[in-house]
Amino acid sequence: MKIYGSSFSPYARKILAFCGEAGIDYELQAVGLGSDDPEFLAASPLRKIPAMEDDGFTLADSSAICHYLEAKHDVGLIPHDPALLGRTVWWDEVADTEIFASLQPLFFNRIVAPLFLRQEADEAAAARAEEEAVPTMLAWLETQMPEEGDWLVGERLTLADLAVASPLVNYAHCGGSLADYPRVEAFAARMHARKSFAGNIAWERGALEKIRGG
Ligand SMILES: N[C@@H](CCC(=O)N[C@@H](CS)C(=O)NCC(=O)O)C(=O)O
Repeated sequence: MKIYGSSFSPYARKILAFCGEAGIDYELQAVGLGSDDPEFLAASPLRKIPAMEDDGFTLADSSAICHYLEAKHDVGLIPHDPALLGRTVWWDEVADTEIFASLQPLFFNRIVAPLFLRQEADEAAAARAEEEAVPTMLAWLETQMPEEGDWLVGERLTLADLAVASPLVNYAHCGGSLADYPRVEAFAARMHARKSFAGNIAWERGALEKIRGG
């Protein structure tokens, strides 16, 4: 199976973590924003990262891909129980919309624009997010976090945990602190230490160091 994208994308990172936890082999085809790689475009009609090709079947959207992989491999990362399933889908949606949106001006303007796209960043937008949207989102997330060691949904790791942990990596890449949100901090530390995240995070840190140093 091929995954088109970059692990810097929270959406792609979520799929890579899902595959890592499920033991599903994948080949990451490096694709950046605005790519016109024909294979990627065939798999992603809206040109968004990530997309997938599996035995000739193509699919875009991180949530669609995770549901496809769960249905194909029955890996137990998306529960069957109606209430647990509903809650898992809800968390995935919250991560993809609310959490992503609050962090995006920060990540885009502090990392993507200046370092990857070599274009002028909107520092005012980054600062605004850092002062308003991000603390508001993190304060809310703090109220929703499980007890130390518990999962967001049910009694085991699910897509919910992977989806929420993924954008928090980008916050860490921006130097963001979680010290005021101890439950979120503990959750992020626990999730990001898992093998399914740790390898990609280490690679991303190395890549950022290289770009910043070069
Ligand atoms: N709902 C999609 C969102 C994908 C998405 O917005 N990806 C960003 C990169 S992190 C992208 O490709 N943006 C380019 C664009 O919107 O044109 C998913 O879950 O995969």
